[in-house]
Amino acid sequence: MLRSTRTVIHFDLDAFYVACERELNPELRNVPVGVSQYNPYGNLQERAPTDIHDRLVTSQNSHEKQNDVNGSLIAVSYEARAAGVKRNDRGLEAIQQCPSLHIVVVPVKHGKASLTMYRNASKRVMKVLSDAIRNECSEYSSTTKDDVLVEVASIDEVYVDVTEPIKRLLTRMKEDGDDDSFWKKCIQEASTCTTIGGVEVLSDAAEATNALDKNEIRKGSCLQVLDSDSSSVDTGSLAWWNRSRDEWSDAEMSLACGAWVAAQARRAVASSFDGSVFTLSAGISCNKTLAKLASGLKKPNRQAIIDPANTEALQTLFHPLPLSRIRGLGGKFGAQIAQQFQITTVGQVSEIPLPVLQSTLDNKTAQFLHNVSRGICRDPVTPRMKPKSIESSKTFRGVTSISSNDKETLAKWIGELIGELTERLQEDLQENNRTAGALAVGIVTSQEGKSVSKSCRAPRTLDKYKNTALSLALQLVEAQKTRLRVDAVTVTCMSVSATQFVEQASGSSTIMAAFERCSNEERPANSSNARPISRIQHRQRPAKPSMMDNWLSNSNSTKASGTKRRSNDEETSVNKRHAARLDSPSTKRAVAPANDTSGTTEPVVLPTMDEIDPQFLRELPEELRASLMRDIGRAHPTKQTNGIQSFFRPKEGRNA
Ligand code: DCP
Ligand code: CA
Repeated sequence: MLRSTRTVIHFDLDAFYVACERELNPELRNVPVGVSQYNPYGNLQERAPTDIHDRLVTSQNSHEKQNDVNGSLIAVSYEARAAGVKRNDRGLEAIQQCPSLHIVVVPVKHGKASLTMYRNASKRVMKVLSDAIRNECSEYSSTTKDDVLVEVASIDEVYVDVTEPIKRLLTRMKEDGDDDSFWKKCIQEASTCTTIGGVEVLSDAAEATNALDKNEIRKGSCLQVLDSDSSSVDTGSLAWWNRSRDEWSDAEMSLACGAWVAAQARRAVASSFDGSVFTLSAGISCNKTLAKLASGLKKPNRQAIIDPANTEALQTLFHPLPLSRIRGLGGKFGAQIAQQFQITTVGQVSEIPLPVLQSTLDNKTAQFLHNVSRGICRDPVTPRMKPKSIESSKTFRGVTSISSNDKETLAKWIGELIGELTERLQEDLQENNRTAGALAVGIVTSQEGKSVSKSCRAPRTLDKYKNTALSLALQLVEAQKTRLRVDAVTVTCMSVSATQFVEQASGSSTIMAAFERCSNEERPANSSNARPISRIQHRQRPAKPSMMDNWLSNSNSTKASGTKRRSNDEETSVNKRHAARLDSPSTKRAVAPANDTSGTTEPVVLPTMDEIDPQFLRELPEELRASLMRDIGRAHPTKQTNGIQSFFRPKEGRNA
């Protein structure tokens, strides 16, 4: 077993959306709560986060609210899990399981779930957490803030590498010689709340939870809940903690100090928010894979160490796990590997000799699998706090699905999605001083059942996003009709996403001015002196991602050691997935959007008139059609000679 000297902590917030709702509405504290996706057949009116009474649908008895209550649950409090309520349950069946359940519907804007309040809460918690760790580390080990590496990996999880401060802490303790007061304090504080994975003395029942697929745990394992209620750690873990000082290796001391840092940080978060609504679970180990596995061991509000040097414990914990519980193997990649080698567990991967893996997979992928099955992961904690892509998507299920012939509805929803996307891009610009380099549109149709997408360079100004997205959607629909040889397809999901962000060199005030000017369709384009964004942003061409690159861009989103099954309504899940794609200042490599099945980012945004189905244009709302055609005219000035004028003429005139 290759030993690493790193100390990595993975934090995962407990029942995160529930915690956000509890912060807003104290009535929800200490009672069973489920956060529900809004029901597309229910009330689609805008609901602001602060409309807490309107969003608490279980307290409303009127008949018309029944549909509201029956949305699917995307977050479930641990009290409700103990009563048997699970993620993805429909509200009405959940109430049958737990009659005292309080169901809160997510905020709604643009005809879809609005996750802004959850994203904002996430930012606040992450700030408290990272500040607390940095302060602890600088106080006890005289390190700077940059010595603590913080990688926000999704809306509610973060990796922290504290290798450097802990190295200094150990040096300091050695220098202190006989004065072991700091070490004692560290052990005392960490031992009361930190389980040692694999050495735990567990009941048979509790042991069974380790083999559960992460989905099962997410659905709510009563064992998990009961276990976490116990006030002290198990006897096996206590024996590990209660050794005399000369029995400790440096690596074990580093893990113990990591656990102490994690405990302080969790305490800081709990005490910083009213009602201690935000609690976290933490995992401490030598790399991201094992730290993530550890944080899922003792949820909620507890922490665990996985000691990589304890090969036996590692194998006991690691080998029986389904492949899907390993970071990076939760999605399609893991399923593909499982099918290819006819295996289901991590232990089975470890039995495949490296040359066999290499003979069927590319070397990078083979090496990754070989290592990960042994608990080895070299993926660094890469400091990053900003999302790598921003996406808005919506599912159209059942009667809400849209025929490709219904151009007006397609255009309406592209408009709503772009409305949300551009709002978020403006906020992002203000916060992070960057603009998107690429815009992608994805659709799923009932005929093909899988997502296809197309991307292009992001338009120069936000007011152009809608037409560009519509044009991309049109191209996707037309391509699919041709491919399937049908007259129409039925759209069941649409997404728009902005990626390949480029930091702006100049001050944000100038850029904001440009954004504001360009996004305000009412104002004439020359009403501001601001420079257009196009002149100040650098375009990047994407590199074609390899299998491993694809894995890396998706791996952060795989929830603590496992697969994340989509909730019935995609948009919140999709957003969570995309919240996980984070931008790294040190890895400026541009990649195609992960959902871009075409794998291309075209420099030309709009099709020529010849490429557009005239019927499509005719059916567009007039205002949109005129605006789209103006853009096409500008994009292809030489190609419009015979086509464009005729489209402005009424149908009869053209035929005459
Ligand atoms: N989420 C979602 N759809 C999913 C998964 C998650 O909308 N399919 C949202 C709701 C969750 C939040 O993301 O509150 C965080 O997801 P987690 O998987 O971490 O689940 P929780 O934080 O709710 O619970 P746990 O305590 O098990 O981490
Ligand atoms: Ca969580």
